[in-house]
Amino acid sequence: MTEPVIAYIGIGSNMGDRQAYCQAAVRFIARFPKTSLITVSSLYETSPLERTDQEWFINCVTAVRTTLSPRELLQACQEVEQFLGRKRSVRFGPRTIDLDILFYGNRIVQGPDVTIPHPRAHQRRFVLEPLAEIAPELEHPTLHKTAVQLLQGIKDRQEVRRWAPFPLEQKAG
Ligand code: PH2
Ligand code: MG
Ligand code: MG
Repeated sequence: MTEPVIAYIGIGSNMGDRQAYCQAAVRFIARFPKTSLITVSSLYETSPLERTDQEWFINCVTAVRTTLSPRELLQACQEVEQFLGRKRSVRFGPRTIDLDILFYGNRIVQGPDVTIPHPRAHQRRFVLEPLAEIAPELEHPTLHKTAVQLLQGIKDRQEVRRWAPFPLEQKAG
């Protein structure tokens, strides 16, 4: 038996019914094999980063307990993206849904198709705000700062507004 780890998955949408896409993604995550949903942050409305000429996003972060390997978890996330109509075109561009593994316990994973911790998580307010809501004391495995400390260190003024609590009936899965 592999020991379960707690992994954090960042979710974002800026096309169509953004909230519905995020809720659907969480419902899929709750049904991943060998995985249970621990919690979901509130939904946040966030101004676009990297490519600023696109719609605002809805973002949230989930915590799961899982015995899937990092690759298996990645694959499960990619299946959800495909199922929810994600088309991969422009890097950082508009998407119906994006699922990014942010952290996988305190493991450092560097593979051809996955890097954990997510290489930009610590620079992004749209990740750190929801993360600090559900796991304020979570320590970044290489930077050795907590979610709250990383958030305090961000200089840019990306707009991140708490938009709605995550709808509870969905949280139950
Ligand atoms: N995702 C990106 C690029 N920019 N901006 C916001 N606000 N939220 C995102 O999820 C996001 C982004 C690439 O994955
Ligand atoms: Mg992303
Ligand atoms: Mg992604």
